[in-house]
Amino acid sequence: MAPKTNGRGVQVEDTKICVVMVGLPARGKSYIAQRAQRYLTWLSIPSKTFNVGNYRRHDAPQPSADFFDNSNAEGERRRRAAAEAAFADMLGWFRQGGVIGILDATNSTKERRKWVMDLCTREGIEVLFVESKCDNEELIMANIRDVKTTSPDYQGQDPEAAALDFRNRIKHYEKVYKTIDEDGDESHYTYLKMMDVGSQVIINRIQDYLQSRVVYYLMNLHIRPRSVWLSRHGESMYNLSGRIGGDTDLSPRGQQYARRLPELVRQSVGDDRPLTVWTSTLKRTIATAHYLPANYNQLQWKALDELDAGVCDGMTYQEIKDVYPEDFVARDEDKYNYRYRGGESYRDVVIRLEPIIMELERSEDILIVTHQAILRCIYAYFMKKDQSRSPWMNVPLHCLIKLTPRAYGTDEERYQADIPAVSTWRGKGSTAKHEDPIPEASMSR
Ligand code: ADP
Ligand code: FDP
Ligand code: F6P
Repeated sequence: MAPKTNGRGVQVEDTKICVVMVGLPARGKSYIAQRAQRYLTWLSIPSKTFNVGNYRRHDAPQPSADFFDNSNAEGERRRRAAAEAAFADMLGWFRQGGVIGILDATNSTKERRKWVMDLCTREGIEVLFVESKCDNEELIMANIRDVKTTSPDYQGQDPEAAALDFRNRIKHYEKVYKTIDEDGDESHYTYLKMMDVGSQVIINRIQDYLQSRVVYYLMNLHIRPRSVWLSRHGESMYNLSGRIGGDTDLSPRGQQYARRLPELVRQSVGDDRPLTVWTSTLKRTIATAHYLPANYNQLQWKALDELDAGVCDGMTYQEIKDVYPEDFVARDEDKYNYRYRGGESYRDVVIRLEPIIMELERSEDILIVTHQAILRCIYAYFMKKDQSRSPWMNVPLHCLIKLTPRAYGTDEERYQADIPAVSTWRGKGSTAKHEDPIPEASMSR
């Protein structure tokens, strides 16, 4: 059956899904939750994470491990209250149009899962359990040191003592933890169970398109350290004349950038390991990648071609304003949603970039040489940029951007080639061929 869509390629109508995280502490549940939320938000699917730990912290800010012992009646009562408060807020949010709510807690007992299941069913909300199961002691201790000892739970405490206390906290959870369907009586639930960071996966009773998209995305995640490098093509002949789109050659300065790129990349990578390079199918990105070492695998993606300006392809902004004055104004009013006649909008581009994002998540080190609008969209994904602002971002020519995903965010470094190029950034209302970008903070929405 074809999925119901909102006309923008994204299924939302009527569907409400509660993604219920499951697993012992320090199994990457919050990490997975925030990745899912970032992906869904990028696709404009209203999604929000409700972290029960944050609710519990209001009432018990720095509990010791014993608080989590299930024979500690007071601890049990407060933990239940925190889960109820998170759930109540999530329900309120669903009623205001939320589509995918993520309940981020251990949900490690059958009783807790049944409680969530019953409440959601009563409200007509689908439930997708997502469990992370991991017995790799070394990885768990690394996770504890990476993210738990710096949590507000242990603020001001010695990191070694914090790690030990957290290990004890996990032991209390282990006493009551049941992996999903361990006893064979949860086989009617919809779930994704990921073992040892996805090296083994069980998928059970996935019901619809949106669920399957979330599941497929989560299956592609990995935690091996890696970076993604982004560069626009070198300055093109159309960039010089202020024309958009087209398939022109690099300008002499653009060619200089292509020759400089291998050195810039080597400097940023820090060693001689080869990268995989993705370009668009247009001449200017392929020429920019031309001098990269022969042991770099190169792949051309049609999905990385510049935003299609339709009937405006090859025009200057002044020509667009003269020939299509209403379109010119409409684009500035809502740049993310405006679709060129016979062409694309930024929203369309995001939809066509989804396979690129999936492939990026599966991959290790990748260098992407692409175009202004495309780079804005990919950057927005990694840096959680508001979609209404991302089309106005300044992404200069002749600059290499290195993004390194971390546990809860992405680090960014920029490497300038010091080869002059025109600016192709354009402010609202402007028809200038080249203008100096203004800082984003001072831009009106
Ligand atoms: P939890 O929410 O389960 O207590 P966190 O999400 O706070 O755990 O843990 C974050 C750490 O888990 C990160 O260092 C991340 O690299 C790691 N991680 C991410 N996914 C997984 C996974 N599937 N299994 C184990 N560890 C993971
Ligand atoms: P978190 O690491 O996200 O802070 O450590 C487990 C924990 O989550 C506690 O903070 C929190 O109180 C608890 O999980 C919430 O889950 P339960 O209600 O399942 O205990
Ligand atoms: O000007 C360079 C360019 O890549 C054009 O080909 C493209 O139409 C434009 O940038 C996209 O930027 P904007 O969305 O700001 O017009």
